[in-house]
Amino acid sequence: MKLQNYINGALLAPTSGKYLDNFEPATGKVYSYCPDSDERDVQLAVEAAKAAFESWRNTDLEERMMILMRMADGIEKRMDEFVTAESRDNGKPLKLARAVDIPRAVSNFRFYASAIQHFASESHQMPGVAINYTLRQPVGIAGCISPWNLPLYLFTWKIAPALATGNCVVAKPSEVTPYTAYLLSEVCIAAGLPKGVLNIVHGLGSKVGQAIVEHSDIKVISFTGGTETGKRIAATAAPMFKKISLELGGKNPTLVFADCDFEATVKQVVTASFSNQGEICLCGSRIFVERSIYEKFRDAFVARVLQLKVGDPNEETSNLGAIVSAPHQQKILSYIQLAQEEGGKILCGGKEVKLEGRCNEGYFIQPTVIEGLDFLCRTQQEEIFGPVTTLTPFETEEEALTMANSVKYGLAASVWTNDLKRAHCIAEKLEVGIVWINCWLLRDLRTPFGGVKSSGVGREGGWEALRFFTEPKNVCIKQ
Ligand code: TXE
Repeated sequence: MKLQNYINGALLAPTSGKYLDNFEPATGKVYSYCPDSDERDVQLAVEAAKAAFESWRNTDLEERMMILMRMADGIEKRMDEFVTAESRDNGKPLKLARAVDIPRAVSNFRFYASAIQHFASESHQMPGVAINYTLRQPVGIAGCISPWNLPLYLFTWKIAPALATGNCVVAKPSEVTPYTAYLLSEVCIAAGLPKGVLNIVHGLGSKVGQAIVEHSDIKVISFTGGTETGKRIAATAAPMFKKISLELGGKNPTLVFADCDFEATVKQVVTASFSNQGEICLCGSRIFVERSIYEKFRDAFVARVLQLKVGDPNEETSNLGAIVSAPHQQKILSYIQLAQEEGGKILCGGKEVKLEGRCNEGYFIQPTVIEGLDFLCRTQQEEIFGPVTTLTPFETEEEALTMANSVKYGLAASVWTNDLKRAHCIAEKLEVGIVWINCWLLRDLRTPFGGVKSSGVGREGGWEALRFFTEPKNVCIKQ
């Protein structure tokens, strides 16, 4: 199967005529081909977006809402196909794609379709003198670049608010997981999205991504991916004065206090560590446990991790599927090796998994728990982005906070305690953009989403995204 770009309402082959191999991580085999597009395809997409912009920005809000709703319905109608494609492309368990990824993509469109009906701008009165009102106008052409870990989920999280606010979009999914973005282009056509409003250009980050970021007609960039890529994007976009939102990596702390609900905490911290093979920027990859319950927690945690089954993503019993790619699998294994060199003790996991049958050449890794590492060592400081987590005891709240805040990242944290006063205090002091107390990944789409420090700049979600994709203009009228 050769995937195609979606430009100016049509499905097109890349100008180069070349394709990239698209691997199924569970089998290690090529199963489709992703367009190897370049700046010429981006140029076509930008021209299509420019031509569509005046009409789309002036489209009645209700009409815009209806089109986005139809896109949501279109995904929902083909749920099984999307679920299968997402699991096959990324390696995640089918049941996870069915429970989380694809329903969330549907929700993203519905959420922003309805949000735009309620979005309002401010007015500021100067009593007896003047009234100011703020116009919120679409920025123009938005570039949306997304990663491979939650492919359609994150792709639509950017596209939906950009379109809802009247922008036209040039979007690039990860070349590692392009399939559901291709299916989305079919849905757009069926939903009657006017041509040129959304253009999807597949290909490498260094070619297509870079061309999007460099293009002078693309005024706003929303990116989710690695911190190094984010730096590069910022360096290109800043001198061009583009608006940018960067959702980058994380090395999220999980703080477990002795007064937590023990059983529920163990269970949820396992989920927070290993969901999606640990390939979620929000996963808790450093667990700090109050000394008085450290051994008890460690033993219960490891016992639970040992129950997790790594297996064929198609099997309902698999808790962890395949790692997204061979290079990423090697990267994770090299960190496990490093952890041992740094003095870490592997409590469980630590090895590649070799499955029988269909998946015998897939990229699998056991869920891995490591203890005995200094909180400043590389394993505890660098983003691994896989099924690997560390356990470290702490004595006091201050010590827990020092360790939690010691990394360059600042995306998310979770705190497990029944002391409400402490929870509030810690939430205030954690250097992150998102804090979950006694829960993890509980998402309300209205809330601001994003990180601080090397985890990025800007916020998405709710009004934040609608503000990001619009340019405020103040109009002052003298009375
Ligand atoms: O991401 P990249 P990679 C982290 C994780 C992982 C590391 C690298 O630690 O090991 O990042 O992963 C496009 N201009 N996260 O290499 O390269 C690319 O094509 C414009 C965390 O896969 O950042 C893809 O569409 N775009 C993360 C997207 O950027 C460029 C999720 C992300 O790819 C580009 C994924 C360029 N110069 C990885 N170079 C999270 N925060 O959720 C690449 N791209």
